[in-house]
Amino acid sequence: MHFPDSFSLEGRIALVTGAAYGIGFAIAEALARAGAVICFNCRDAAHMETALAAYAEKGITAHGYICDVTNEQEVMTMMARIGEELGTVDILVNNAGIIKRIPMTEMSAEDFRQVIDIDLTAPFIMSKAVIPGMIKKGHGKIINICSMMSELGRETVSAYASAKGGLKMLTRNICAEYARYNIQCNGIGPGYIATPQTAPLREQQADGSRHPFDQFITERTPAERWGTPEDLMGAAIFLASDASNFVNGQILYVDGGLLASIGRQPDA
Ligand code: NAP
Ligand code: GCO
Repeated sequence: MHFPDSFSLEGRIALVTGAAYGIGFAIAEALARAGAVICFNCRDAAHMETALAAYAEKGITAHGYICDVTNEQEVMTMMARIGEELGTVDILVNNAGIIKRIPMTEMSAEDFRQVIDIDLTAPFIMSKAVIPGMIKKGHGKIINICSMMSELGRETVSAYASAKGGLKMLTRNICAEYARYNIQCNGIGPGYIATPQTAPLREQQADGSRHPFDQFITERTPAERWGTPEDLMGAAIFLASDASNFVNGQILYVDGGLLASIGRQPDA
């Protein structure tokens, strides 16, 4: 194994959940550029159509499946189709996720459960579906998309933080349970990334000024900017490739330094 072959994904089959747009799309594009065959899913047929056209425009043949990752039956059907059409999945990226920004005392248990279901239970369902094939094949990579909220709390995101904190521990547990089968399970912890999920936090105000949260994030992040989905490409290729074969159970934070810093001190 020598550089740069260890980063190559030639001959690998990668499944990225929720990769119709946003972070999932950029990660799938990166894995494709490194040589992997790409499959992805989303729930919405219109999103699927737009996504397939977007992949084609980039010269990527992506295989799309309509599937809700919280529905174990739908996941089993998708996995069977991928198995027949492409083969055993070598790389799984658990990316599909949602957030609900509601103060905790106003949040219904139903809303809380829905976030946990998509952001935490679904990665369990998806990982459970791919691990037996990976064991048989003798290798596998699982990448869980975690968050700043795997480490930090903030107002209104109790369900999301609970799910992403749990996802960090699911990552470590998959490592503890399956590393002996040459399966590596790691996480990527993106900082604040400009995607549809965070669009409400960046909306311009009626008077034309910046959203206060937008300003807060650029001031709070040492790099002084929001991340882009493309900022996550290198970490995804690394964790999907042989270059990371002895890296296991880790979360790689790609956050412009946010977690490393207490924040900028006020002017004297
Ligand atoms: P996004 O723009 O809202 O995209 C989310 C994707 O997930 C969409 O493709 C959506 O497609 C899919 N999805 C949602 N629920 C699904 C389900 N039940 N089954 C299948 N697909 C589903 O979000 P993003 O910002 O790219 O975030 C992607 C991941 O990174 C999420 O896990 C998010 O929590 C995490 N993250 C985001 C940031 C950030 O700042 N943006 C930072 C840290 C972590 P459909 O609607 O068509 O199903
Ligand atoms: C929020 C944001 C975050 C980010 C991301 C940070 O409302 O605080 O949506 O949770 O999306 O997960 O890493």
